[in-house]
Amino acid sequence: MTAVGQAVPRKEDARLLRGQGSYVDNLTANGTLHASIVRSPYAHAAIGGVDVSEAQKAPGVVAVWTGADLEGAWQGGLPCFWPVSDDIKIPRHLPLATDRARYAGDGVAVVIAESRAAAKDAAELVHVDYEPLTAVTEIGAALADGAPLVHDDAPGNVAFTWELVTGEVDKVFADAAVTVKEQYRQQRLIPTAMEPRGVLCEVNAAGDVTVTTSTQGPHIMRTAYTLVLGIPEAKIRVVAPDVGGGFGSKLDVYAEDMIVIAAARKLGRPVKWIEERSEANVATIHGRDVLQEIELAATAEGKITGVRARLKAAMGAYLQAVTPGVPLLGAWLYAGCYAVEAYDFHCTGVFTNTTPTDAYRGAGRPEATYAIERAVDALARKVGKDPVEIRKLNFIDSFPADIASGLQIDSGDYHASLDKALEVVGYDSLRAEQQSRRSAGDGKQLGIGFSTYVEMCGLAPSRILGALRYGAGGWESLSVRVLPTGTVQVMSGTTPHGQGHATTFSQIVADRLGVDVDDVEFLSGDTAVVPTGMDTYGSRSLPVGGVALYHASEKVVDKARKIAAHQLEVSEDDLEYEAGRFSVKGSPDKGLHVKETAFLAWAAHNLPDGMEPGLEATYVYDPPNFSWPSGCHIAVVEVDTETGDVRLHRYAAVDDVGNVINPVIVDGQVHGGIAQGVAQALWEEAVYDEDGNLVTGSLLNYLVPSAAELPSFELDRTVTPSPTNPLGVKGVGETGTIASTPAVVNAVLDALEPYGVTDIDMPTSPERVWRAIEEARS
Ligand code: MCN
Repeated sequence: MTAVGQAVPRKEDARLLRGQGSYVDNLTANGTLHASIVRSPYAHAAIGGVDVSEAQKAPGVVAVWTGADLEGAWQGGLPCFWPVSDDIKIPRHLPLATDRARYAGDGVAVVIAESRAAAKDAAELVHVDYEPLTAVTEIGAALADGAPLVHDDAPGNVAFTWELVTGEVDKVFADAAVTVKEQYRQQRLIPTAMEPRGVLCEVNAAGDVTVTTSTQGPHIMRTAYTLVLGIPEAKIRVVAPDVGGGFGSKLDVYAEDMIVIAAARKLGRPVKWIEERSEANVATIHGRDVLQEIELAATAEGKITGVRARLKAAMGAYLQAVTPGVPLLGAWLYAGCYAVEAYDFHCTGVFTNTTPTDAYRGAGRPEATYAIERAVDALARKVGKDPVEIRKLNFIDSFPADIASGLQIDSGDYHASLDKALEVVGYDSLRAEQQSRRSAGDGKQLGIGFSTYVEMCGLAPSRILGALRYGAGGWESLSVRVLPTGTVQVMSGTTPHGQGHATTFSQIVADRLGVDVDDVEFLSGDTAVVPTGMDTYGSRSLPVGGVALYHASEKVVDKARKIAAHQLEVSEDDLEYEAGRFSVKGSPDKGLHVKETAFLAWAAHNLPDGMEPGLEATYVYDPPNFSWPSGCHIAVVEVDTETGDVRLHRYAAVDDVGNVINPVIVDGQVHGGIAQGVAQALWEEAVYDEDGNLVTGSLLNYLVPSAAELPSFELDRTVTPSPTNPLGVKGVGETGTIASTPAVVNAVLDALEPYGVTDIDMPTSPERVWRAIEEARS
């Protein structure tokens, strides 16, 4: 039996569930000092003097530094790796602000002390002379004439503009029998990983720097540390120990890492910083915060011919690692899984006095999916069709598909996943129940909402990333080493932070080499152990890293075959290979297992002439295309028309992620993804007041759901293997988040249809729903 495709229990869990995980805060070196950051309470303020004298005298304090004190420690500001256009303004972003604070939470000074409590107490004794300035926190206010500037050298608060136009857009719209034009607001979200960020830096006598940090990207961090701090890359070791979630937010390059490294180097002692939850809400990147306008051109029967999308995307106060690129990750998807002739996408990046935004689960693709899936429902209402009918009329149905926005979708069967999802929920009987509740004037109305999505992940072909001006490649490097006694080490350039790579990657290699899953040791997250990699984001670990692993394993098998042929004194062509064993054709008893060839390769007593000893291989894989998972999600909500309360009643998801390595892990990814997307639809919103204070600064008022708020999800799958990789796999890490938000909001609007409500902002709080009903009634 092959390991791939089996629900192998997660190898990680025995340790993690017993509390034997090792997160940054569990790790303390001898003599560790602790850092606390002094943060601006103002969203926008000129920084006058900073008086550190009182803090310096506080018990346990070792050092207090302002931004000016540390200016010499930085060679450059925090990097933005994605300068998307010629006109982009990338403001200098120092780890500690020196002249102006540009968002509430911007760091202005750091206290280093013998204990965390001492550092925190002393941070309150740093007196900063702020001169408050008017803040702009909303996109509209930032773009208004005469708006205060977040950065003096970014007129109009515009960071960049970017567009993608194909086909005869104006003609298609002029010829259209029907058009719909909708405006949506993607509220700002706070990623809220279970483990907040943390960093520990140790420097040895030779000046070698070891940084243990809660990151998704140890390799990216190593490069970033060099760029910002000027330490040669070879003298930096980055360790990502167990990482308690990230959802994109831990891909970023943060000020605190730089401050902690600079402090450890200056003081010659280990320095550690652990983020508090309320601190995370202002200091770790936010997601979304986009105003969207989408227009569809269609025939009278509802066949979509053209799409226009206009985005105004908040960058926040600075451009973080990939902030400007986030809207681009959705730029190809505003026609969703529908065949259109003409396509026009335009985006403006806007600075605001808020926490910087950046990639948050789905990054650009949830926004695109939301816009097209809601707009398709609006079109269905206009042409008098059912949401199922309109989708079926417009689906792309031949693959590979060259889409209007210019890329090629590898494979899919959108009708199949929609049909299966209808079956899973029992669509006809749901509609019947809805009708009877409507007729009875039931106080709890039923709503059924659809989202048929396709997304592009598996970032990404390096060639395309280059054309988009992304600052790095999209390849991945994986190595396989068979030890003399036959156990296998996998050295992975991607690092898990909850995705179960140790299990799924072991499954892949176990099948290729004919060993047990438990005979595979998975190594990642330490640049001293795995020096090369591009890290984990964009649901790339399997479709890029896993495929690299497949190829590396094949290289190992090829070498093992040569050794086996030599030992067995036959030609390679005379060998058969199955389940890790080479046997001589016609003499099945005569053979050698890969494990045995590993010993022979290690001993090297009798290898073919010229062969290198050892049995290991590395493969660096650059994918030829993105990975295009798709599917159909159906949300069923109950809306209390008296109170506006929305309950998610049922939720069905049929996803096509190509071949599946581990169905339980895939289901887990889908579960988590759906929970996050539903949370955007129903509960979560980062709210700033007019002065730029984050009023949802804690988990008391930023409403992250627990399992209790969610029904049991009804999951199923269709499988169209990707033809672009030998495993036939597509990514799954973000699908649930991408698909679920519009399904839920479409369901809420479906419930409110008898009241004439056709639009509502997210989150669809009881107040918003109640107001929408009242306004429609009046
Ligand atoms: N998998 C599989 N078969 C498939 C597809 C995937 O068995 N056809 C398995 C993979 O082998 C891997 C897991 O599912 O073990 C996810 O794989 P993949 O889709 O390649 O995604 P990544 O591993 O690259 O993870 C990144 C993705 C992203 S971008 C975000 S955001 C996210 C997510 O994963 N953040 C997460 N899932 C998360 N899960 C947890 N627990 N915590 C986060 O922060």
